[in-house]
Amino acid sequence: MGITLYHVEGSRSVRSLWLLNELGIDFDVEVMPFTLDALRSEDYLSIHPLGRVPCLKDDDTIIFESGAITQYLCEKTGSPLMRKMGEPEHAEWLQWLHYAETMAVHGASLIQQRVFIPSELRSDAVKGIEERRLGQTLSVLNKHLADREYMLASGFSAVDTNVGYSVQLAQSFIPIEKWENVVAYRDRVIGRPAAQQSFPPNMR
Ligand SMILES: N[C@@H](CCC(=O)N[C@@H](CS)C(=O)NCC(=O)O)C(=O)O
Repeated sequence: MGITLYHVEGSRSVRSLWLLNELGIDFDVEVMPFTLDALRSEDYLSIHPLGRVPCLKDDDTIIFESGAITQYLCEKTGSPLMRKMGEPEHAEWLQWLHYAETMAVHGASLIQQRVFIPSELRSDAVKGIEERRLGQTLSVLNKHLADREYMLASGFSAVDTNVGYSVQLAQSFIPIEKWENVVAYRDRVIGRPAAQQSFPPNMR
């Protein structure tokens, strides 16, 4: 019993692993290969009906969706990495938590174009649109980060585990150097010991 994270290296479940490491609580990790055999096994589908990661089991509670897991873990532990309802940065905390997923869906689409779709069916048009839309999400971040070190002006929060992952994913698809505040942010958050523990070596 206790907390178990279902995890695939380098996937969105890095967000949950990173947060668990930041929180310093006890948990187990079930590392799975990124294969349909593993993710669509009868056993795993009984835990996550789409066979995706992350998924978190906390005794009898099962929760999927990385943003929901972030909020769940913060609420469960009463962590100061959350900004609760009634606190000044609550709306911002929620907004950027979910913005992280807006960023990641472009990465997911680009992975389809690069890896999973047979080469004769890949589309330069789709690739171009997704790269441009991903770039727009980074421009917004760059502007937001002009006067702060983390997504919230008050300092590091759980939102940075979600957005930080998305920035790290983005840079494997498009060059990010022109967004200087994003690059500095990336270095700052990915350099944290809990992040280094959570990303595979080729994504650190
Ligand atoms: N919105 C979901 C997305 C989950 C998701 O699609 N995860 C990917 C890995 S990054 C996955 O499990 N893909 C396997 C598949 O689509 O079969 C979340 O944030 O947890």
